[in-house]
Amino acid sequence: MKRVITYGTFDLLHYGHINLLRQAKALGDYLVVGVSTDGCCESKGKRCYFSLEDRMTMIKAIRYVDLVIPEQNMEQKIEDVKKLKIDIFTLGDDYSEKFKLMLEYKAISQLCQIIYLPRTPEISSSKIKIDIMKSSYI
Ligand code: C2G
Repeated sequence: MKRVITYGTFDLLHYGHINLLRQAKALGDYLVVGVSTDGCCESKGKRCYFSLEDRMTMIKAIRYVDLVIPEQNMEQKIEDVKKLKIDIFTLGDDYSEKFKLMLEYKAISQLCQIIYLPRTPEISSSKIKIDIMKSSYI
């Protein structure tokens, strides 16, 4: 059984996230998703609209996802990959250069395969926030 892991904030869940999770699951048989805690989001310069609990509940409800864990900090990935016996570590291709600069990259690349998946280009949580703010959807 091939075990895959991915991470994200997944705030204001949208079809770009779903596309990513569908592709991640298709890489193997069992998909683990790490959802960033508020502290972890802060370290990435992000502030969430939905609580960690609500974001984890939404991710759990997606049929491609087998296990949801909290991502407490950016460094826990190495331990997760070892503990959960991960074969494939994946992120959207916006991380293809950024991830190589992260401290955990080397250890992870020695433990499992790293695959970057194509990001859905036209949608993002920031775009949703800006579009709603500028318009009369309310
Ligand atoms: N994503 C995507 N298409 C979009 C938006 C996001 O494919 N239009 C992908 C991102 O590339 C990422 C995942 O969905 O792999 C989650 O995106 P974010 O919630 O923005 O995650 P981020 O805060 O970048 O956290 O340690 C890694 C980080 O926790 C990733």
